[in-house]
Amino acid sequence: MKAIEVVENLKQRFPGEPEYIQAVSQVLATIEDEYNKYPDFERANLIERLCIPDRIVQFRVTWTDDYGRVQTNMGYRVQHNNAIGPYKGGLRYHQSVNLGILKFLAFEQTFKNSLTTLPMGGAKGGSDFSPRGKSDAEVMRFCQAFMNELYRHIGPDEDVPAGDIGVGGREIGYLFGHYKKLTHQFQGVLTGKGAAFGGSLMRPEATGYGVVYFLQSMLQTRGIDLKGKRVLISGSGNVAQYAAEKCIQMGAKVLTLSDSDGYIYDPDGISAEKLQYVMELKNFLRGRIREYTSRYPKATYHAGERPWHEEGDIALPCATQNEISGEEAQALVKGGTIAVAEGANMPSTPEAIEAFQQAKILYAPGKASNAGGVSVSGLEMTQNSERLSWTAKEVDDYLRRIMSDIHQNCIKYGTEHDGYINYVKGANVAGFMKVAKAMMAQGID
Ligand code: NDP
Ligand code: 2IT
Repeated sequence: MKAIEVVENLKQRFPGEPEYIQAVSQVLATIEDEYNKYPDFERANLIERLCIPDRIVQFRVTWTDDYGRVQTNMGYRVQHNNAIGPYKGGLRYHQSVNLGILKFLAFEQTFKNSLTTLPMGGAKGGSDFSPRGKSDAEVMRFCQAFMNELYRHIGPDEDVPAGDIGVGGREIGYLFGHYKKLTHQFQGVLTGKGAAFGGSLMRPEATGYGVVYFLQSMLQTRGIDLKGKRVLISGSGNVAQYAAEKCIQMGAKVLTLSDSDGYIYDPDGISAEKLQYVMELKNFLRGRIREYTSRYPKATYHAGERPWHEEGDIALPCATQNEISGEEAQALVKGGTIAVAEGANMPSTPEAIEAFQQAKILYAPGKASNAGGVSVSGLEMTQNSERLSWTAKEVDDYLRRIMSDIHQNCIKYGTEHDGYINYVKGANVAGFMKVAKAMMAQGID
């Protein structure tokens, strides 16, 4: 296989899906050498079969807003690959959602889920519906309308959705309630549920905490301690909040948080108490991050900007895809950043990754460092199957073990001749091999 030829072919067949092409190019370029060791893979046209989703469901979602107006949105589910387990992955509600973005996310999810060591295939779904500025009642009606279509395609052994941008505990609750109403079944069909109805303890924390556990393993390879380090975080949603919480617990100084309108910089660091305020502001009042500066006037707000020109030892991008440009990555490196661990999916542009790797700083791609969220989703599925709930400590211990195993796998497949750990290659090769072998064993189908 020549990675470049496969990518060219996909570009022709799927024009207008740049994020999907970006994700595929990235993976194929790093697995090429490994793949070429197995002539059987080529005969089975494994690469194309692994890049193109098994199935895509698209539907119209019709709902009524608080003013009685009938609204429509698009709904999607991309079931990418179920070679190693039922389809699994989040739902995103954001005005930017389109099929190309969900295809990139489902593709990435397949490799990430393979890395977790748990039996989960890859999927992603969502809608161009924006929950921003909508009432609870509107969000509920939207979720119910979305589930009216989605319920035919999901199930505990078929496809298990969860949250992502714009879909958190509130939305999962409404989606689960309506699934139950439609099917008369109480099943482990969504993860991220409330703890009272089958949700796993630690699922809200899992992605952010997992990022920091992974970061700690990376730092350990260079004998560096997280304590006292200055951390730049983007986003202020689920992943950013719990990444910040764990950094604070570990004695690091979190300097920034952001949303799509701008970022805040707190020179004193965001303390546990200040973070509690952010959680209240974002999760219940559904406010904007700029309001932080009214409460804590020493902090500054930078409208329309991202935090990557600030000086920090560590950067944790936790907002969205392509949120670090090549120029911003250069600025981070120049500013003394020693490690970047991605909480978001594909937040670094190809130019940014190049800059980090050229500078030989520690850099982990999301499919490795943010895999803690879907891992605990997998553990939620296990608990639902057992009809048991584990303690927070049991789940957290398991999460730490998984993140450490993923890190080990990255070292195994990603260590280069000079000892530099190429986490991108490590994660892609490790994730790919398991899915590839499962597909080969299951025949051409
Ligand atoms: P949330 O909806 O809770 O928070 C998203 C945050 O990112 C908000 O602060 C939001 O700001 C900001 N954001 C969203 N879109 C943009 C944009 N286009 N430009 C700038 N900022 C933006 O989502 P999550 O925290 O769950 O997800 C964040 C990232 O982490 C995503 O990439 C997601 O795919 C990834 N991820 C999530 C996991 C999970 O378990 N939730 C697991 C693994 C990865 P605003 O309020 O202005 O929209
Ligand atoms: O990108 C991701 O891994 C998620 N949004 C979590 C998926 C899940 O099934 O928990």
